Amino acid sequence: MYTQGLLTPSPKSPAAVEDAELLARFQARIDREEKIEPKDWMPDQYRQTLVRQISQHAHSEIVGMLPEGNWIGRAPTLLRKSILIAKVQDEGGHGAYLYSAAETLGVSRAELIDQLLSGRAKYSSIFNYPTPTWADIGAIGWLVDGAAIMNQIPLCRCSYGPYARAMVRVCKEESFHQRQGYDIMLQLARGTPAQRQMAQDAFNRWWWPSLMMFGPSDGASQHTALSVRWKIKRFTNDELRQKFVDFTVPQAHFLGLTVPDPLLHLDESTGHYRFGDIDWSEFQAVLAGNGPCNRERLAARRAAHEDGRWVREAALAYADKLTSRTRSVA
Ligand code: BYC
Repeated sequence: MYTQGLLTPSPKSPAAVEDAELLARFQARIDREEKIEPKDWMPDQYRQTLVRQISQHAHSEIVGMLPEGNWIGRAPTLLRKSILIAKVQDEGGHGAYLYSAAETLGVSRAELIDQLLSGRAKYSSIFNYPTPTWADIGAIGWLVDGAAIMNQIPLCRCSYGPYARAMVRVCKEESFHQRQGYDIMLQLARGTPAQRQMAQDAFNRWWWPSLMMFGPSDGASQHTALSVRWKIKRFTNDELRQKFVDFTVPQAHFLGLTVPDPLLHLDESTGHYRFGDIDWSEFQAVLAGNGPCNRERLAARRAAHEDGRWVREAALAYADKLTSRTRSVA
């Protein structure tokens, strides 16, 4: 492929020499911490990596509205309901910024949505798990948004300008989301024995899938090396996962919850919590479309897309009307 050619330029062809020079200049800009902007020259593989990651991220935000949206009508108080509505709406907004950031790379939103609805695109594994109790909403906010912050704060320094800038606002909102989740867990943990049990059960359900959110271990991660070189990713998957564990375990202890991992222990010599093996077969099954809710999630997105068809058609008809009016005046 073109860019792979760039990465190992053949000295024979003049085009390859020119490409190698472009690539060297591009890497030098990255190394100087300059932001790459949409109209700047970039290797094809840099563009493709960003389209892949940003669109998967956008899809995750949109699909991520479903497990929590499921609880809007059943939130225990009016205050919790209004907070949850705001949170789910924020996630929709994050999806919209991210689709816009992906569009700056020359791909259309319609094409990306088609990839999601046809099942060709990936979105975060975490959103293929069910939310059977109110405590699951607390666990999502605390753990899933907590993991998201850990992963996304470094993305505010991503080398691609539009993605980095979108992440600044997303991260501010995610930290509010994380706090609201922790607050739900705190209230349940201080509640009746049944409420404490509900919190523990939800924690048991979400702990391991949250660790999987960070992606395959570094040895198995196909994209990390290049993404780190291009400063799209600032940390590897395992580095972020470890930071998350170190940050979250003391929060679990404060709640009085037990981390569902018999091998978890503090390594005094490094100050890091060591944890047991992740079940990667479960992760692979979810990625292959066989998680507990994959089919349900895609079916819900397809139905929402169909339900919204008349809105898109009306908006387009209105835009056409405005354009033809402007033309007839001119
Ligand atoms: N789930 O080489 P790797 C949110 C895929 S939204 C599914 O390590 P990379 C929130 C990966 O795509 C959270 N697939 O890849 C929303 C690749 O597949 P392809 C979403 C995964 O890109 C609502 C393959 O496995 N966050 O927080 O270097 C409510 C090999 O992986 C997953 C983002 O999207 C996974 N967990 O690293 C609440 C953040 N992990 O494309 C919260 C931006 C890996 O080769 N994304 N794969 O077919 C990233 O930081 C990186 O893309 C990842 C993966 C760390 C996720």
